[in-house]
Amino acid sequence: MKRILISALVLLLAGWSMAAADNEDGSRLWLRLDNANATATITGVKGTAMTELQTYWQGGPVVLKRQKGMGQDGYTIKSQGGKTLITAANDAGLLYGAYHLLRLQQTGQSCEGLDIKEQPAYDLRILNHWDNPNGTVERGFAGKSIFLNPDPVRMKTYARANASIGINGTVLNNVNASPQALSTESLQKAKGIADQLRPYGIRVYLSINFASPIKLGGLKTADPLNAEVISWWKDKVNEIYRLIPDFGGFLVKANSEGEPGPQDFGRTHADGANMLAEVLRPHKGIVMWRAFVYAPQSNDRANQAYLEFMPLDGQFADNVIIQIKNGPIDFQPREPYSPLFTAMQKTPMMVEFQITQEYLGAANHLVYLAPMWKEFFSFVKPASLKAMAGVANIGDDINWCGHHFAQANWYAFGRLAWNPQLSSKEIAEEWLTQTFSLQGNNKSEMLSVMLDSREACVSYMMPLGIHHIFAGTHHYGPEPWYAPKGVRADWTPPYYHKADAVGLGFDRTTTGSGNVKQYPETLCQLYNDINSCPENLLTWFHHVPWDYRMKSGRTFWDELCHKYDEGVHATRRFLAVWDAMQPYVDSQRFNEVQHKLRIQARDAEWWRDACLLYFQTFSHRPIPQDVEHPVHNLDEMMQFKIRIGMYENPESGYTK
Ligand code: GCW
Repeated sequence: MKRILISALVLLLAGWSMAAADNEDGSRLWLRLDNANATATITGVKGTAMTELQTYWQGGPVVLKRQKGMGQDGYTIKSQGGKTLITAANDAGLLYGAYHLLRLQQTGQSCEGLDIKEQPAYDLRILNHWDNPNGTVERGFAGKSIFLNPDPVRMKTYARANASIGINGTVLNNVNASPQALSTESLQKAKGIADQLRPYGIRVYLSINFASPIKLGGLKTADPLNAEVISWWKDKVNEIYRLIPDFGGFLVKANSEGEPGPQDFGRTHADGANMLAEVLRPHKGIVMWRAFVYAPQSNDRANQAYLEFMPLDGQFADNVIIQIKNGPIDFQPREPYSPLFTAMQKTPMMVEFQITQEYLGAANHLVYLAPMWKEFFSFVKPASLKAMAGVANIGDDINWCGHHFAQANWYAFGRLAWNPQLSSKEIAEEWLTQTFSLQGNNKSEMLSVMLDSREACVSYMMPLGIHHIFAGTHHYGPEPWYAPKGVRADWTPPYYHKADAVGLGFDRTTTGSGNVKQYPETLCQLYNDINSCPENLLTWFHHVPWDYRMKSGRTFWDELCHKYDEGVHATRRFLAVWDAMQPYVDSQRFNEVQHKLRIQARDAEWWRDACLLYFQTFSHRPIPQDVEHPVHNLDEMMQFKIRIGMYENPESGYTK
C-alpha cells in the first residue's frame, strides 16, 4: 500500500513537473536561462554584467576587466589559465561580453579555448516605439504600450532582452508625437523609465512634436529661427537633462503626413533639425530627423524624399542623423532600397527598419524579417550608415510581440545592428535554439520555415514588385480595389498598381516618373530596361504587359498566378512542419503558433484569390489550370471587411 502511494506520488510529481515544462507563455523571450546552481565566481568590475553572470553562468571563474584600447561597447573574451577573461573599455562592453558568454552556454557551444573580439558596427542601435500617451501603439499588434504603467519586472526583462542583443537606445513615444510628450509630467515618467534602463546600457530618447512651443509653450510660432522659440527649446532641453542626465536626444517626424514642421514657417528641414541640434549639443544629445516625406500632388511618391533632401545634403549639423526608411515608399514586403542612401554624400544617415509587421500580416503571420534587411544591406553598404533604428513590435502581451515567432524579428534587429554581416540563418538558428528546445532535424525544418517565410509572404501578398495594395487604414489583408472618393490618391492601391487593359505596374523608368534616375548609373540602367530589371521588382519599375514573356517562359499574367499560388502552398507547408513539432514543443506555445499559422494559411488564400480575381478584371485572361482556383467570387471578397483600427491585431483573418 505504502509503495503504491509512493509511486502515485512520484507519478503525480512527474506529471506536475511535465505540466510545468509544458506550459511556456513566451514571456521569457529568448532568455530562457536556468539559474546557476552554485553562485559562479565572478570577479572584477561591479555592475549588471556581474549580476547576470552570477545568476546564470554555469561554468568556471570569470574575470571582468575594464581596459582601454577597445572601441565603445566592444569586448574581448579569452580563456586564460582556467578562467574566462572579459575585457572592455566601458561597462556596457562588459555587459555585452557577458551576454555573449551566456549565449554560448545557452546554445550549447563550447566555452573553452575562447578568443573572441567583437566591436559593434554602429554606436547607436535603437528601437523606436510608436507608443501613444493613452497606451495605444500605432501599428502595434501586441497589446498596449509597455510604458503606460511601466511594471518593474517587465521593464527588467525588456532591458535584459535588449542588452542581450546589443540594443542601446529606445525612443519611448510615437513619431506622430503628442506635444504632451514634453510636459513635465511625461518627462517625470520618462525619467522613471530611464532609471530602470540605465543599468543595462540603454539610453532613452523622445519623439517630439515640432509645434510644441505653440501647443505646449503657448508661443505664437514654432519658427526654428525665432529667438523665443529657440529659448523655449533650450529651457525644455535643460529640464530634460536635469531629470535624465544621459538623455539621448530627439526623433523628429516633420512635415510628413500632417505633422508640423519647419516648412510651416517657410524654413527647411535643415533649419529645423539644426536648431534642435544646437540646443542639444551642449548636452551631447542628437537629432534623428526622418526623411519620410511625401505630398499628395506628386506623381510618384517614391521620388519625394530624394527631391526634398538631396538639395540639403551637407547642410545638416554634425549631431543630426537623417533617418531613412529602407525603401522609398513605406515598409512594403519588398521594395528596392531608398535611393537617398546612395545619393547623399555629405550627410550622416541611418536606416529605419520596421520590426512591427504593419504590412506583413501583423502579429498573425510568421514572417522572419532578417532576409529582408539583409537584402537592403546587399545594396547599401553598412559602413555608409551611422546607425540603425527599428520600429518595435513590442507590447504588453504576455509574449511581448503577439506572435511567438515575431520575437525573432526583435532579436534579429538587435543582432544585425550589432553586426550586419551576420547571416539570416546564423541569427535564426541562435534565436531558435534559445527560444525553443528543438534539436536536429526538427530544428532544421523550422529554420527552413523561418528562412522561407519572407519570400513566401511576398509571393502571397505582392509578388513581382507589386506594392501597397493593402486594405485601407489598418493595412491588414488585400484591397487592391480600395479607392473611396475623397481619399488622397497616394493612399489608395490603384495609384501604385495601375492595372489596366495593357498590364500592371508603375512606370518609373526614364520615360515614366524618372525614379530610376535617382539610383547610381549601373542600377539605373538595370532597372530602366524591362528585360534586365530583376523580376522581383518588375512592376515596381515597369508597367508590364499581361503577355510579357518572363524568364520562366510563362506570360506575365500566368507567372503572377503561379507566384500567388506558390505563396499559398508555402504557408501550408509551414503549418504542416509546425504540426509535426507538437511532441517537441510545450503545449501552450505549440497551440498558439498553430492557431496563427492556420490564420496565415487562410489569409494567403484570401490574398491570392482577391488579387487574382481583381486583376483578372483587367487582364481578361484565365487562371492557369495548374494553379488552384478561387473558391470565392470577387464580390464576396470585396464585401469582406476587417473592422479594426491601427492599434490592434485582428483576432482572425479571412473567415468567410
Ligand atoms: O508606415 C506608415 C504608417 C503610419 C506611420 C508612418 C510613419 C507613425 O502607416 O502609421 O506613422 O508610416 O512612419 O511616420
